[in-house]
Amino acid sequence: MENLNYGGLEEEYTAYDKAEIVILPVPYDGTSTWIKGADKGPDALLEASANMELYDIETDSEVYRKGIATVEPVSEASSPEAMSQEVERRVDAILKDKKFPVILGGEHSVSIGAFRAFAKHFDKFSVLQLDAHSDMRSEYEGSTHNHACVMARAKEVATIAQVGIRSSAIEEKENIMPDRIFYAHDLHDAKEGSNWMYMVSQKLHDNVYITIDLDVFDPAIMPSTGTPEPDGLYYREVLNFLKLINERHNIIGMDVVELCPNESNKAPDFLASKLIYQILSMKYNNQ
Ligand SMILES: [Mn+2]
Repeated sequence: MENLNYGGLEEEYTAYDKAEIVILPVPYDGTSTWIKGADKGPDALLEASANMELYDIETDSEVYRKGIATVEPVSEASSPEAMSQEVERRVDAILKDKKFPVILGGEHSVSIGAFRAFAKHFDKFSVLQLDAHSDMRSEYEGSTHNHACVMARAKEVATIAQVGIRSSAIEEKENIMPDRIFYAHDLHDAKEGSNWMYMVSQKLHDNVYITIDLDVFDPAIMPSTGTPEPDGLYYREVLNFLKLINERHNIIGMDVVELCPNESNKAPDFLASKLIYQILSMKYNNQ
């Protein structure tokens, strides 16, 4: 397979040494429980990204000029623990080089290693999760590194906020912090002009790592995910929310996980790719 790079960029913008942004693909799908295929996510996202316009209208900017290097994928897959260690090592190296990491899943367990790498570099930070699922089990199917435990692991190293949640198991209730979870039905019911976005922001430290499970979106626009849940968020809503987060916080890194591509509908792959590009455009337009 040819080497895919995010944005399909010319070589002068993909060299690691000069790039301010680093894309780390983690095509791991070891613990997903229903529809398999998240291991195909990074390649599908990268392939779609080559078809984006590289000029961003809203910010009137071309963020690719900061340099976006797509590095060798993490191939360790012997266990979720070993994969997490390898992700931690790779993200740690990117942070040491003072670059902005974007991790592409793979299933959600790929985020755990990233949280731990950030904890080494930032005394205090928050993990902002956009997801349909609360992922707060202490362990699941014999592993503490299962995708269903991601936010229980985040809580160990950072303050958290959970947004768009609409699916939990009852045993997660003891781990869930009611003042830090923003359920989808509450967001949908919020009156016009109510400021749930500010309420989330108030829970967050200045430094924010964003983990986006694509199933936060409604399956109408994001059917390509392992566990699609009805009643999700829409693109503009998520983008406006992240715009506000970017204005009020320092986004230190991000991941986009759980893309489970479908050969016959590539629109979701493109959505995931463009979402990353628009977040990067917002972030670097501020500087
Ligand atoms: Mn999820």
